[in-house]
Amino acid sequence: MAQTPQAKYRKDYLSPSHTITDLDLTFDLHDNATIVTAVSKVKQLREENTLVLDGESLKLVSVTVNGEAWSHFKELEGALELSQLPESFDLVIVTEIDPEANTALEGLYKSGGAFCTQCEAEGFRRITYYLDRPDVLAKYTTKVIADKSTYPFLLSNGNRVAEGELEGGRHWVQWQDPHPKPAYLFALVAGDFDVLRDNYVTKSGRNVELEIFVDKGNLDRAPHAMTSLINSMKWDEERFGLEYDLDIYMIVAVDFFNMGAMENKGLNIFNSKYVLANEKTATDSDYLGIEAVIGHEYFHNWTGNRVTCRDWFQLSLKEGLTVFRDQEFSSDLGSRAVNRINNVRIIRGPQFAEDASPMSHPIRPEKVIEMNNFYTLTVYEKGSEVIRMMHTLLGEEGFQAGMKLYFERHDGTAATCEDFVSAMEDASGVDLKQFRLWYSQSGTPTLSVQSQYDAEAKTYSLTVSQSTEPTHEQQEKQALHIPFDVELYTQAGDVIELRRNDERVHNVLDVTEAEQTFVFDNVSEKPVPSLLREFSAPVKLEYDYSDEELIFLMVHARNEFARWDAGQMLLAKYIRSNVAGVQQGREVELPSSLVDAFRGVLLSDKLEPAFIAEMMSLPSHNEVSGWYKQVDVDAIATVLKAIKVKLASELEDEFAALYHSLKQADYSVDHPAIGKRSLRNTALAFLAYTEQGNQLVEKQYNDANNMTDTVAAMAAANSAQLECREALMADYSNKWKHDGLVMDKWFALQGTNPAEDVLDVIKETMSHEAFSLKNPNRTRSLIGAFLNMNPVRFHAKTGEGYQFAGEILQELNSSNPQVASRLIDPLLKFRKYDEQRQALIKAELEALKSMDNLAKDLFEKVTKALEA
Ligand code: B3K
Ligand code: ZN
Repeated sequence: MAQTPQAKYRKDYLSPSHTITDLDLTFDLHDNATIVTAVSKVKQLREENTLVLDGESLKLVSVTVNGEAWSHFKELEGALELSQLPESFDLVIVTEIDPEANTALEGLYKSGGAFCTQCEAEGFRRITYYLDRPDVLAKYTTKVIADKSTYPFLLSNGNRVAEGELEGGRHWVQWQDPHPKPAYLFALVAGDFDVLRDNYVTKSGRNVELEIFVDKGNLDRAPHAMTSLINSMKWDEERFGLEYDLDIYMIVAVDFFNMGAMENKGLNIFNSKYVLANEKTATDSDYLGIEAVIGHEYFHNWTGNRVTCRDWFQLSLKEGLTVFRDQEFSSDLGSRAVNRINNVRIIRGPQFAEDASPMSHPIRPEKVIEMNNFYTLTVYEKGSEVIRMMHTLLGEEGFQAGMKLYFERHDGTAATCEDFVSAMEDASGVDLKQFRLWYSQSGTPTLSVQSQYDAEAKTYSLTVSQSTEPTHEQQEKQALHIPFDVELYTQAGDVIELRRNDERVHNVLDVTEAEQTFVFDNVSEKPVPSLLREFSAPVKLEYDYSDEELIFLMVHARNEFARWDAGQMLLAKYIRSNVAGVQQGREVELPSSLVDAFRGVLLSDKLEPAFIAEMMSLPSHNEVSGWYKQVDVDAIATVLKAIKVKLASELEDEFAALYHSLKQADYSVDHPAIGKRSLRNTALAFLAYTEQGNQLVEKQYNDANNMTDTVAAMAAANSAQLECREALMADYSNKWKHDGLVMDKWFALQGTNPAEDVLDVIKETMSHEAFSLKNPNRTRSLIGAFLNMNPVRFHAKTGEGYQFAGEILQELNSSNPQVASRLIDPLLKFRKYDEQRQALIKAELEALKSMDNLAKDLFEKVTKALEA
């Protein structure tokens, strides 16, 4: 490493010395030598005649100030320092860049045959020297020049204002974006595409042209994205009263992309995974993922673009809020319960794990070395839970009043998380003083609850204590304001009204102290409590439920989430006791009452199929690992598998009956149809462990008329290691080897293959014609799946899994540090494993640390993990 990377601190925020009000860009596009001319109108904000612009990997061609060639500048590491400047001036900077050599996929790069950009968080500085910070908002015009036959489409933000032809077969298009924006929202695309066109008329009558650009030949995979976009535009008007503000909205799908998608103003750039779908190539969860991500990026137009972030420490201001909005969108369009369950699984699994890792940080981080490392589950998903808690505390009406005030105050500006909370507080009158701690305190709080029933006084009390364990970067923890949603039931299943001193008490209790007791009057029998309903706060709940109470709640709780949660708690009890049993050499055992409770779920004619499927899904190995300080990888895997096998054999008839009755002749992608497929394929996943497994799976694969059923069959064959596995996998690869995106499902199954020789298989798979380590989707599918979803083989005691990870990371460190930095996460948690494994993982981290070209992305994580 040239220099030790330096951290930035939130507390050091300094407003910019200058601002740029207008930026006129010209791109003369060539694969290896693109010339960028940036004309800025610069204005001094403080008395300061030196201006430091950000810039990385740029070749500086010229600098002009007010029409004069300028010699008062210094090229520094990552910056250009201009001095002796007047108060306000026109600055022209010409740089040369090499998009083709850009494998980091940040800045301007080539994806397949097209040019595209990714500027968030700090990629614009790889295009030109600029004030690359979100609190500098300028009006952009962009002229793009390129060869006409190779790049017939030249796109940028805003409206197309002019175009023309040039000599030598080149042409140009000029774009103008009327909305001032920070550099991270800039985008440019040049390429040859098929375009799906539609339009949308906003509620105030603005006609918006909608265009989705996909690789040639993929037009039949674009309609679902278009439908999702139109649904998003409509939903945001109806639920949030927010309308689109330009005459055109474009989405471009590219194959090489570091994350899901990017909300550039008027020109979203998407990973093709979140655009392309038809029944032959995409599963139901792909369809739902597309709907959510299209919605998410669209919703950013207000929460992110119209009001942006003052600095990157405020990232959750736009991300937590926008995730909340996309979750609500999916819940309003589909099943609220199923959506909530899946969001909670992410929090309880990987987000809690992040809290417990060396990378723990509050949703508004205090210290950052590489900003790209903070696009995390904590900032996004826990950030969304924090917004959701405010929604719970304020109610929909109060929350919408808060949103309105937030836009009144901050539209067109760069704001902070504090601004958002203040708006919520001021609009609703709800005191959020203590609540603000959620922004600065990291880690997962635990709520321990004890109950007491006094038959004579007819009172029931809940004593709640909260505590948060110290995290890697923050030792001291304070009591948080936790909205704790509870309900009480009679033995007959009736709801007991919550009352205290002759008054109704709201279901959402305000837990604000380290320990607090809530007493309820008029409780005429010992109730069954339903606690932390809807997962009203991102905390771990401890309450000593009996099996009977949990089984009761699985049937009687009024809301579906609480029923699901009771089922999960019941499973958790027996997973824990069996892990302890297996460690002492005992067999895995399940009481018949548990089996019968799940039989009841399967036989219910009142529950939606999609919901039954969720009820029947066991917590993942990763989630269970999070329950322990020291993880016994093998014992957990043994128990989870044994429980699956036991439920499969005990409930075989019920699963088989459902499996056959849920078969649908025709394929459609609507919520009821998706729900039926989901339950049917859940049944298949269990039946795979019975005698009929191989034959059923093979038949489903051969009969499937849609990708959901195809992948479900392969996944079942893979987990249960069925005889048919190889044949199905070979057939699929044969059919789809030309299509990387479709092959990703296959790569992920190779990565999660539980077979003992999986590492050899993976190494061989890396030379599959559809695989390339240069493509982030391929890498995540094969390598990411192995590191994250194949715990037994990845953590093999030989250390070969770790060594393999180390080799891949060393390679990606040079070609694409962002992807490397995502991939490394499981290694950071080495302290959770036994000494032998710890030593092996540590050795890999040490080896990375000693690399002399270690990127700051990996540097930040590796040093944090090792110093703990
Ligand atoms: N805002 C982008 C994420 C950018 C990530 C930069 N490493 C996508 C999103 O959250 O919508
Ligand atoms: Zn986002």
